[in-house]
Amino acid sequence: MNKFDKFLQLQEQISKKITQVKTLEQLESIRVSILGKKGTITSLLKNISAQIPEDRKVFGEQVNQLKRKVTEEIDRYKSNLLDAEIIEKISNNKIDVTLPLPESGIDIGKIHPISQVTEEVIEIFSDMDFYIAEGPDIEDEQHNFNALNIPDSHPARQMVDTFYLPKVNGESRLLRTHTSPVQIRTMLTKKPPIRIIAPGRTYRSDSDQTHTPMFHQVEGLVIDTDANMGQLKWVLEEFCKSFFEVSSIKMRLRPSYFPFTEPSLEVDIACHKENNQLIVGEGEDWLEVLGSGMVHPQVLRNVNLDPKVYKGFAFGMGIDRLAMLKYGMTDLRAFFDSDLRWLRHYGFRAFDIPSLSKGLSE
Ligand code: 2NL
Repeated sequence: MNKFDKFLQLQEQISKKITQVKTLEQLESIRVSILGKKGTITSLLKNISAQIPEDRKVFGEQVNQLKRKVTEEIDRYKSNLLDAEIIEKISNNKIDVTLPLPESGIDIGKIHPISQVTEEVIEIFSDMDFYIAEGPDIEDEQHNFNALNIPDSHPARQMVDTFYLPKVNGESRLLRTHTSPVQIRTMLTKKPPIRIIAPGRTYRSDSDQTHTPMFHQVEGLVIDTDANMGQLKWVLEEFCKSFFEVSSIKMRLRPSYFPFTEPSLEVDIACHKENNQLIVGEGEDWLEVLGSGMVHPQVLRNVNLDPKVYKGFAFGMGIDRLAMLKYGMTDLRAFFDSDLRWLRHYGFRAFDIPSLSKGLSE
């Protein structure tokens, strides 16, 4: 055996050790045992001077070559191990986006019944080609009362009902008591035909089991040259059937009075109780669900529409009351208590979006 063959042998031994390594830590400890201060190759380098003079040059070259090869091999192996580690991390972290969310995740947050019912109402009227209109919560007397033919002397204007705010530049400010000012603003800015609904927050100084100072309404308005009571009746009937998810419904139109409609009518739907549960659509009892009528000619004049050319019908209902009727809640005040137990019980799952084809309240 050539006296330098031992370098070849050593290199083979080291290579074998390296290929058996499984982790970066193991590789590092092998590197230290070979190339560290007291490592095999480091000791060989220190040994050069101990060689007989004619061997020193070749010995030195051989050790350095060995060192270079071993260093290269360790580096290569290290980068392989790093790659493998990353691949392993990625494969353990795989997310299958097609899987349903875990129960715990999807049920942490719930949709409030008012949001759900608002979405349901919007879905139904969108399907009938109504558009959503919005307006400010803080209104003035002109849009909230005067334009709607509600005179100064009207009881609805009394301080006890309306939340008045401090005047700004001498002008009145109040929290809107209904969403009608949104329709007034729409009629002032858009040309007929108009077909809108205005859902939103409304405010009245009132509080008991079925009244809260802040509540929700949705009003609808249609203005066209031939808008009539027949269309109004059809729209309301279709709405009630869709909302209460029944194929037929017994309705009663009762004469009523609102300052902004003439004639005015209130709509009741038939109902009865079965095992203490309210069944809507048939029965001997009546439920009041909404108010409506033909837009008063004075209201049309107030927004610069000629009552000889244009007719309109309008309707309004309480979203909170609709929610209570449909989902069987008895106390409106609980809607706004932010009690998580109540929300978990009555809330809706975030992905159960109301849709007419799949059912509104899945
Ligand atoms: C109810 C009754 C109603 C209207 C609202 C309306 C709006 C304009 C003109 C005419 Cl701009 N009418 N809105 C009409 C009839 C009834 O609401 O019971 N709401 C909870």
